[in-house]
Amino acid sequence: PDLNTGFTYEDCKATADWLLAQTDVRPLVGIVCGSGLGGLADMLKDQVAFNYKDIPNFPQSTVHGHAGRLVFGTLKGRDCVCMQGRFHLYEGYPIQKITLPMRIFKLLGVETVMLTNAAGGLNQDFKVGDIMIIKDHLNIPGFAGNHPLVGPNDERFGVRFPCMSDAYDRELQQLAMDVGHELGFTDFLREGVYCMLGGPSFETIAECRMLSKLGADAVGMSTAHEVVVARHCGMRVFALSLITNLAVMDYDSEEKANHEEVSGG
Ligand code: R1P
Repeated sequence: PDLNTGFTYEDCKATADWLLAQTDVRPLVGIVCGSGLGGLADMLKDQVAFNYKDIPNFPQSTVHGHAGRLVFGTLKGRDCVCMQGRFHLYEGYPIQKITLPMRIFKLLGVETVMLTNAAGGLNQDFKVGDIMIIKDHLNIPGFAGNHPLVGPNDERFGVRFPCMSDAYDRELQQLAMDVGHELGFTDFLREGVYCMLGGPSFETIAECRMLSKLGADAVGMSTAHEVVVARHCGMRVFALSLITNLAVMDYDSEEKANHEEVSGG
């Protein structure tokens, strides 16, 4: 494929300008809702919402639990933009296309991106319902070259070889931890490493065991690709996993991962 089709700087700028012309909201915070977690977008006040199909250059959501709306509004008085539905590699779009919203966020003026996802717990101490503050990731598709920054690098977004050792903002992690404790969430607040796989099949038992040995605490099919692109263009990143199921690590287990459980219906 022509890597310069539909997701150049000019394409992202055209989309951002199109959106800015239709709303007075000037978001400094961009939010990405994980599977079944789109309810957050409904909390935005004074909403201006766009269906993805009406936004120039935007891909379409194809996964149940991802509504496919970009919602502008205010959350606790702050201007935000919220993706009610994200894009995954397994939906078939090139990885440069599914991460395009991060660059559009940047050109909308967003400074901080907050991402959520539904994930399987690998850490044996985790329970269903735990919230894991992501402190780092394993970008497994990226290891094999399925990486959103492959292709010509446009310096207007960022450098050719971006650093990722500081991908997840430590101040924001600490703030979330402090606020979580204050709110009484201590029993189900965790921190850990998220592992992104390509999907769409869920992990085998051997794969779960391997990922756990590699240092992953939770596994899913998203987030890392978005984080890489958000960091490349200099936005701060904060991310959470909701542990919706526990990865099957044992051949005697009768448990089976399924999307209904992950997405809450
Ligand atoms: C699997 O049920 C789906 O839910 C998760 C997985 O990544 C996968 O797409 O979605 P989010 O990561 O978008 O929450």
